[in-house]
Amino acid sequence: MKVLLACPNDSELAASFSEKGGVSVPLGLSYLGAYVQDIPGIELAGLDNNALKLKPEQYREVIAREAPDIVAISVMTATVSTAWEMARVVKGIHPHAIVVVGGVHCSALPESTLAEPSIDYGVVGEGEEAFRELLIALREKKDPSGILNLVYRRDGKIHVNPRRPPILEIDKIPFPKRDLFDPSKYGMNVNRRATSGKNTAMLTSRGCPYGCVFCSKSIYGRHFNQRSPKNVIEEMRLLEGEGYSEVLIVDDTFTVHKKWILEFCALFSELKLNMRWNCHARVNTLDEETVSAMKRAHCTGMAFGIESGNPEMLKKIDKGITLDQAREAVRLCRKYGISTLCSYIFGHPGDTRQTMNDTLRVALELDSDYANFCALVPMPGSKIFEDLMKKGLIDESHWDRYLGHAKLAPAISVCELTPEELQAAQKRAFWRFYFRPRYIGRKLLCVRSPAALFGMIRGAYLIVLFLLQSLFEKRPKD
Ligand code: B12
Ligand code: SF4
Repeated sequence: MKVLLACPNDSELAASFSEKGGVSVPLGLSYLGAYVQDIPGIELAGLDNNALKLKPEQYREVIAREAPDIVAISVMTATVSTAWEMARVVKGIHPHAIVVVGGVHCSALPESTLAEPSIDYGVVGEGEEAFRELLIALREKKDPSGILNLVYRRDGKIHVNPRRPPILEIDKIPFPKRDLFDPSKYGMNVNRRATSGKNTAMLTSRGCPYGCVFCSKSIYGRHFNQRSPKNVIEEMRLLEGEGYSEVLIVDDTFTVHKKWILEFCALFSELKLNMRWNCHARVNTLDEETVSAMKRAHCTGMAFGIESGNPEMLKKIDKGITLDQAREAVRLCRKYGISTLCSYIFGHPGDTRQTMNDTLRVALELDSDYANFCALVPMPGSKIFEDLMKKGLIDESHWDRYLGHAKLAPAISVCELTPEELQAAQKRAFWRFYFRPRYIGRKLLCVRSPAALFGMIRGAYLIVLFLLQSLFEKRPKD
């Protein structure tokens, strides 16, 4: 039984952005592949169209050649249209092939996912066990309808089965099968905080215990589970042996437990791994002991969600951080030479021009190495989305616009500004942040090696390109 694990391409707009930022290996599909590869009679193949960027008429040929019995597609909200397109292409060539989808979007909106006729099954939540059971049932021609986490159609009705608890012993999950995908196609660059060298993505935990209202939490809710430091280091050593020199830890929040980080960093330093890494962190979880240990263990960058510069707004969105914690975290990173990327959101429910000015002011004050300004997008799986859905304010035909990039006004605004005004505020923030003489001067002073210079030129090129595009579209007013 041939199983094709497939990632749809980003929507055109996201692609124009991610092509420049680099593409990362689809970890979800790589984990699924690793979990099912030992099922007797299963043959696996991978098709990451996000990396290959083939047009439907081109990947049609790949699918025709592979002749899969089952096509497993991973979908997030921004890739709904390309994922459904891929499912239709599969059915057009091989009408008997079974199409299964999973991922954040399917987990948030299982019924509307299965409303797409070319999809046979959906899997909600963590996928490994349900996918394995489904493949075994299909191979043995048994009825899969009792499988927990499964979404299926029966007599014209869509059924969403109850969820199973998340896998607790996550050290037992095999390392992702990255070799399903061509490694030469991947690599993140500077605006994804990678520095140089062969890099890949990695996951050291699953879920996040915090409850920010804008965050999509359809897979784990607030459940949080970590691999052991030893198990993580083992994977890093393996990657090092494969020639990787840098890892992007894509965990929702890497720095949840101080004890865990200290243990991980101690082990990393003891084994003298020749590997750099960066991560998503929270400003309320850091102190000097932690940051200095991370630096000793070759951490090169941290990304923080600051989200708003207004203290009341931070409370309203349940961010659970203070601006003083943000100041301290950025200060510590600067002290230890760890680069910082701070992200901000314009358009929280109740955001006003005043609160958004606070956000820009704080971004300039924190003066992180990089900053990202998004417009709020009510992502399926988030608390904000649920509230809007209950009020009947979500239009499901606009998923392509669920991105939050400054190149496109968001589909909907939940604050006093219109979507176009939010987009203008975003652009203004990028201008104000990146075109400061102080910022440019500091970046130039940091150049100490050819690799750093290359990274900087590449980063500057991306930023300038983005800003010039914005300029020619419409120069935002202050
Ligand atoms: C790394 C990452 C990225 C990377 C690369 C994504 C990639 N190639 O996989 C980059 C930086 C490119 C990216 C971009 C974006 N991202 Co992103 N990203 C993530 C992040 C941090 C980790 C993804 C990951 O690898 N997870 C680990 C794997 C193991 O989990 P998984 O993919 O969910 O897979 C499991 C299950 O879902 C399931 N499963 C998944 N697929 C399938 C398929 C089948 C058939 C089955 C059975 C099961 C199954 O089984 C897997 C194993 O348990 C997640 C947050 C998160 N924790 O997931 C956000 C997240 C996925 N991103 C998000 C968003 C919003 C975006 C952007 C829109 C951001 C922006 N404004 O640009 C863009 C969209 C780009 C696009 N595709 O058009 C949201 C998505 C919300 C939603 N409803 O879709 C998330 C959930 C963050 C959040 N909490 O809000 N992202
Ligand atoms: S935004 Fe970050 S900290 Fe907040 S719930 Fe999502 S992953 Fe956790």
